[in-house]
Amino acid sequence: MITLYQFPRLMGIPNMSPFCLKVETWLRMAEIKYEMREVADPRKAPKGKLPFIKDQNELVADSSLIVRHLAKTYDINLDASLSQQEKAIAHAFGKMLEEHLYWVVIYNRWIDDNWSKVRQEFFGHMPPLVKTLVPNMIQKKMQSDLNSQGMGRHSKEDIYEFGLQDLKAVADFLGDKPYLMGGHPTTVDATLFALTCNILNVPLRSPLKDYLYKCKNLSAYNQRMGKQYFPDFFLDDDESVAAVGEG
Ligand SMILES: N[C@@H](CCC(=O)N[C@@H](CS)C(=O)NCC(=O)O)C(=O)O
Repeated sequence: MITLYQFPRLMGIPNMSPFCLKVETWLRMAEIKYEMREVADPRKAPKGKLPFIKDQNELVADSSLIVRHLAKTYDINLDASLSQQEKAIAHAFGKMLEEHLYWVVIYNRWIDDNWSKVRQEFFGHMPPLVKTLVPNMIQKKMQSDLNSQGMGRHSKEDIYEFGLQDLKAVADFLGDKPYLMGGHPTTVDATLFALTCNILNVPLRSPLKDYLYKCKNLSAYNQRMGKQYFPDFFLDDDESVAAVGEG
């Protein structure tokens, strides 16, 4: 049995970490059975980040390396129908989402207006002294990560503009296809859904969310993926938190 180590479930979605949600989505797409262990402190992970998995006695960290390991070990190829050129496009979109849009989401949560809500949700349950120290420490680390990556050096307007450009590129390419690369879900859909769900279905405000609400093909895509792979979160009832994602 594979064990997926990831952040605890929070704010009504399967995972607030796009990388954790990517792996859990992929596991469900590949129909691989797994058990989940919640880890609150990523410093305990092999590479200091989540997710990681344990397969037999092997630890594998990093979402892309996990997917590569699982695909190879269990002989699963979700991208068999793609041409070389389509694989290249899917790869480029995946990296844009993980290495660029992701940082806009991080800025939105840890630096911009949502910080007090995130602080309460993530750390509200901690003992009083820890609760006053830890959130500020982690926020400082996030600010430093954002600066090292580069995104954190831009103005708020430019950061959101960068994120909106990414979403528009995905929406334009998706067009009226059910999945990013066509009629069938492929690996890149695990990444795309992880990001759209983390923007649309959390009770946090952002210009990215406003855009997705208006962007009918991408919001329908998010619902389609959610209902297909996380029916436990995406209820048929449109009043469900996951379906509405207030905020
Ligand atoms: N390249 C890694 C990125 C993983 C990652 O950035 N995880 C974040 C959560 S979304 C994390 O654990 N951050 C903790 C930290 O940086 O201290 C992957 O694909 O798994």
